[in-house]
Amino acid sequence: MYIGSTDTLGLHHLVYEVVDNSVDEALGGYAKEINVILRPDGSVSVTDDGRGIPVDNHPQFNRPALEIVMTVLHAGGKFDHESYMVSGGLHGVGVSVVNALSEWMEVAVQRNGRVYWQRYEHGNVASEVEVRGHSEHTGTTVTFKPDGNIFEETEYNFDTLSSRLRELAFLNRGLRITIKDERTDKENDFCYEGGILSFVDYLNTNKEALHKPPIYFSRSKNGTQVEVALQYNNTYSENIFSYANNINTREGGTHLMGFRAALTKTVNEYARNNKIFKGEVKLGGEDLREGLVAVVSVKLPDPQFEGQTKTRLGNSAIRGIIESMVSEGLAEFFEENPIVATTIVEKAGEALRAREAARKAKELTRRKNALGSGGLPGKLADCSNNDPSKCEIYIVEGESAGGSAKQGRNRHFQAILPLRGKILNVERARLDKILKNSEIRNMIVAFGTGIGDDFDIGKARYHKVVIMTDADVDGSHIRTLLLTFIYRYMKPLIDAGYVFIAQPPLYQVKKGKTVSYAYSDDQLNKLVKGLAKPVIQRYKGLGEMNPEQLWDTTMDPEKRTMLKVTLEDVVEADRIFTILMGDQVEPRREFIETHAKYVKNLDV
Ligand code: 0RA
Repeated sequence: MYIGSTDTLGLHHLVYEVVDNSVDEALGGYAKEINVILRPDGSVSVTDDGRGIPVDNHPQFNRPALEIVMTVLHAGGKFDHESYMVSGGLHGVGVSVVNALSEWMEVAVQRNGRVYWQRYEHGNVASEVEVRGHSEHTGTTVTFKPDGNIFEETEYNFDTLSSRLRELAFLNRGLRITIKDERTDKENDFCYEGGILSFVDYLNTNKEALHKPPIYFSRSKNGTQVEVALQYNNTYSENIFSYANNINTREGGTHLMGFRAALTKTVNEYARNNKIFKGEVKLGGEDLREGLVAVVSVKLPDPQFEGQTKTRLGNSAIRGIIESMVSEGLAEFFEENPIVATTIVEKAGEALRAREAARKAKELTRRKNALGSGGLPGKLADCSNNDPSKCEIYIVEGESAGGSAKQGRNRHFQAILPLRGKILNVERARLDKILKNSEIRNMIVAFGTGIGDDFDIGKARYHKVVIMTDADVDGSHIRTLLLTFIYRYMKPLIDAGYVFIAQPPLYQVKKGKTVSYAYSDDQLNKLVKGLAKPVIQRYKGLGEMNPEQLWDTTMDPEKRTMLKVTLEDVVEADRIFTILMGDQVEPRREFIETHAKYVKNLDV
């Protein structure tokens, strides 16, 4: 049985699993609204206005169908095969698994003019199905309380759930999904008549679109449906979100390959047929990605999910099907909207010229590197171990902290790369300019992975990339610049779980000869409690620590704590990086004003 995990991710997947059943009912055209309520006792209710789960006798089990759906593995789906059996987190294992992982679950079904009700505990029937009143409506309400003996974490995060529910509302045009948090009275109401077109609008908020509205089309053929919305903006990065049966296919797959091939082919055809370029110009796939925001959503029977996180669509026949449907949809759009088509061709042409320049810059990087010892940057103090899985690289702010780190480290497995000053903001620069920045070049060469399209995780020289910056404004700015770079150009490094943030202490507390460290204000208060006259030193920067202290507090694997950088919510991550690093000032000011009160440990 695949349940994902018993951490907070798994906990949230319980809700997604129950919601997915209701979404299925909506996909069939039977439900219009789904309501999620977080209760103060830790339980969650999911209600839909679909047909209601059947309650009549299930001949095979001689029990009410409702009871079978709720307690028997894989019985949750529709009894026919018309629907898509879509599912998120738990991969369609059904509501019975959520039931088994719940301290208790209750279901109320409105159907046949009545309200039916049943209760379960730890997945087992706790009461017979009973009639509890009358109703003129139909629908299903499932309420469950996750089992605290199974889940390490039992507290739901409103924003995490909201984010996924918003995504589901975008992906299922016209479906209303609401969430209410009775613990805090926060609520959200998501309903998008524009579907994924509204999604692209949302993704491009705070960016400057090159054409309005987004391009949108949908096609369906032999039970496979594709919906595409796309819009170019004036940034240099690409953002394609692909979905198969409402699941975010983070690792891509055949539908994405089909989409990319169709985009490149169709734009080239349009440019050629309309003689937009002088002479023979062939736009490459990467030229069409610059500034592209797209949502590609396919719905297909029997999706095969592959890859490390089971988020790559594997169905091989889909590639060609999607390619031909997207080509057709795009070509038709271009014929009807020549101004938009020309804008896109010209943007891609510009990218092609920049790519040529970048290629030259890259070659320069290669040649220059060949001069150093082993091709590695001179500033890098490498480690001696050759096994990447054992090796770490610390990216350290400033030469002086870099010096301390070089002396304090364990040189067998810890490499140090000091950064001089600020690195380039990659959000506002094109690849050719990015590659001219020596701090960035040093990182690329040291990591060994290459960048962007050439990125190869298999070539990573370290399986831990640790960002170590001061706990002040400059430090957090540099950290954000580094994370923006890694997020935009080396995302697989994050997906692999290779990126960390070092946690240097904020205070040193001395009492006589005993020295201890505090990593938060909370810890400091606990530490000094009961001490007569402690001497407290506030660390302003890493440079204030000597090599030994830096090792003891921040670098020693036996004692240090590090934060692992994870990407739970790609949509939100993109939004925040755009706000923090993009070219629009107003949203950044708003963001900082709203969030400033949450910023601790920042020494302004
Ligand atoms: C089996 C058959 C039918 C509907 C459902 C299941 C159903 C399941 C869930 C789970 C959450 N909400 C739901 N709504 C419906 C079809 C029943 C019919 O033919 O009327």
